[in-house]
Amino acid sequence: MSSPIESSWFIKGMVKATTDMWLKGWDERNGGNVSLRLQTEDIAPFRHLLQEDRLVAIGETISGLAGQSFLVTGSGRYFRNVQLDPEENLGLIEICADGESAQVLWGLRGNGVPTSELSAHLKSHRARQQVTHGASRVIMHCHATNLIALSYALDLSSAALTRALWEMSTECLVVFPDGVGVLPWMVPGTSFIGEATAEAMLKHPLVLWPFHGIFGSGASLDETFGLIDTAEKAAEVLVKVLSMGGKKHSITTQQLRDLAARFHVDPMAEALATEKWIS
Ligand code: 2HA
Ligand code: ZN
Repeated sequence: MSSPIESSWFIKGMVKATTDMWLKGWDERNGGNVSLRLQTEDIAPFRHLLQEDRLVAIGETISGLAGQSFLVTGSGRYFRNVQLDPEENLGLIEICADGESAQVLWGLRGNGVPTSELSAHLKSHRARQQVTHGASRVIMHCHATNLIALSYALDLSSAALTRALWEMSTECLVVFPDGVGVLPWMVPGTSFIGEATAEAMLKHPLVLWPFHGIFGSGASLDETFGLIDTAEKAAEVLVKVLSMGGKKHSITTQQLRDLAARFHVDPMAEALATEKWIS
């Protein structure tokens, strides 16, 4: 029998996000992971259903998040199964005072542990909370097909990738004026890639892991899904344009400036200055 906590907005929201991501083709097998920061008032109505089940090691010491609670996807679990059994595939954890372990309060049934990318998630949460003055609540990682494909064809610089995506759909500059950070290829699931991701997140709400996938952040599951969806849609357009032989014309720098003025955003200067983003 399912727990009444499954009727909460946060479990329902996570089920919808992971199901939509699976249906988008972004999360094959156990690909992808999501974490949502919960506030005391989110959890309060369900306190009686939670218990200090067991401790899980974070694998390193992450300061500054003690006492924060996160709903996370489980390591090795499949997004396509979240809707069938949220309690097995998701977990509600609280970061312990020492920053080295987390208390499992609900879910991850069957001795499950949080996502293998917990380091990148927690450090990115810390970075985005800092730059958004506490508004940011979601970190989302997936294997968005066209963004991965582009990482083989474009220069791996944040300015080039951002500019390319801005030109592929008029809404992009407005949706992600701070652009997309780009890391070098790194081994996933390590504290090193976690550190590098979080550092890029100090400047950008989106971070590309070349030949692997994308990380997005936002104030809600909807906003973060929408951010990745917008970037991935532009990437799909670019894949089609390149497949048709390349662009003949595009949105100009002046037009990007006009967009920024109309929608009151301050676009990433290096991307605005980069007119040649493909060799
Ligand atoms: O396991 O996507 O990066 C899920 C992943 C790892
Ligand atoms: Zn991945």
